[in-house]
Amino acid sequence: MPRLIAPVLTATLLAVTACTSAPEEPLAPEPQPSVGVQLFQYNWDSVARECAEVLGPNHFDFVLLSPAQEHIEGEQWWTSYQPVSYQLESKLGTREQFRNMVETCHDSGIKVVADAVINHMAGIDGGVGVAGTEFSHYEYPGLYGPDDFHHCGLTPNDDIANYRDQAQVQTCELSNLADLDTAAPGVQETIAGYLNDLVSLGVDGFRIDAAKHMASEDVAAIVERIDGDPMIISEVIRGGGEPIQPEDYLDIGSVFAFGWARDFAGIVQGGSLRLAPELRDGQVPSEKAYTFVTNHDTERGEQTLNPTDGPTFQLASLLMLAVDYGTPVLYSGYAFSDRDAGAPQTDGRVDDAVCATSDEPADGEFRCLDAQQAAMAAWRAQVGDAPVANQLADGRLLAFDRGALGLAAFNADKSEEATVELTTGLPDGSYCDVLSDDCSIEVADGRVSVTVPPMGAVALHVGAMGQG
Ligand code: LM2
Ligand code: CA
Repeated sequence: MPRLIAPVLTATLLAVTACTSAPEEPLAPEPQPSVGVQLFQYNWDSVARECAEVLGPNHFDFVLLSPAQEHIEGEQWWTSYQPVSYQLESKLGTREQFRNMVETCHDSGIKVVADAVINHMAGIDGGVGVAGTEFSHYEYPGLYGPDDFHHCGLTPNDDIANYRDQAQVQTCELSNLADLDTAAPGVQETIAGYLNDLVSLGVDGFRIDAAKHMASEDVAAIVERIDGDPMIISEVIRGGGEPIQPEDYLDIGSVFAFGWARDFAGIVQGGSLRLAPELRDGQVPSEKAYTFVTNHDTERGEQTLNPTDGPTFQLASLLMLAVDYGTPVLYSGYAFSDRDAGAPQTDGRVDDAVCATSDEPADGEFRCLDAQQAAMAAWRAQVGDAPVANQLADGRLLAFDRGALGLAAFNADKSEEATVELTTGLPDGSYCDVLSDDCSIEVADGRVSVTVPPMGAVALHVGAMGQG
């Protein structure tokens, strides 16, 4: 599908002329950006392009990058997760390109969240990193030597074997990745030096990779050493019966809502959409939860909905943006048939992201944010944190307002469209469905009729009123 991303429709404001009457149409409040997007394996130039062309105009809040530090050589995507040094020279670009990207994103109003791989270094015996650093498994010149690593001695090969054993999870190796002694002040200092270098280039926040594999005190001590007050989002995958839970990391900042993502997948797949806005009990508190439909790891697994799920994935992405739990993070990566396959590279550098133009992209083509996802992110910014109201659930249909600022309706039926008459708090007037650009929707006396396509949605907000 061609990517036609129109600039956000802006409110039609009646000019206040000499007369005394107030404008008849409500003034849409300033958008409150909150939505993020993970741009998996986009190179820095492509992130900058996305900030300027799509994220800024649609009032996104932040972009989540892939790791920026030097890493091992190889064609696979996951070389990014085997650090070799903290130079900002990687397959995704140079330090200079990184700096320019942050500047462009900031100029577009978009914050930059870096992926901080700080639990470990490489998982191979040794070699030369992509910026030329020679290393061995436990020797990284200028940074770390053998004493800076855990050698847990709890399993035959020092690899984590049992996730119910906290000491193993935090001090043994995650698939042979040399596990830093993150309790040691010297190690904390070195890691913080790297994170502060990113902060000095304008980075606004960090995803803490493999946070579960570091004692929460260690993560807290490292975060303490970071300059300023960056956003911190820890990756702590909730696992039943495990001693380490996301709640243990909430004093440090926020967490990714893995439990939510799995439950949400079940709800959307099952078609009982009315359960989605209620999905909050037993989850981390909303203000500390970063929700997602998928990420780069779950995209390669079975526990969440994934881009290959087509319309179901799209419906889930739009619904995630509409509910009032958590801070939503959309996902964009490239198509693959081999789990390990990296984004297309030339001479060790990832090529600029090429957006697929078909629903069935060739391997290596990116599934870029589409017009609906962008418009729904703008919708979310317009409704801000206004609560869900006037909820109506009927079979596979779910509709609700967000305060008196927006309305969204979703239809999980795979073949039938649904027409429904809704009660809404939206001010009377004519509205555009920002997902289809149909501007003929009339709200009158607090009632509105909407027709929702199969596996589709309709979204109205006070920033997109028609001429009526
Ligand atoms: C993460 N979060 O906690 C990342 O989100 C995830 O993508 C990383 O795994 C992992 N933790 C380590 O940062 C990926 C990938 C693995 C890959 C590792 C390291 O999913 O497959 O492991 O990165 O590159 C690969 C090989 C594995 C090998 C390991 C060490 O697949 O077989 O283990 O490298 O050489 C012997
Ligand atoms: Ca560890």
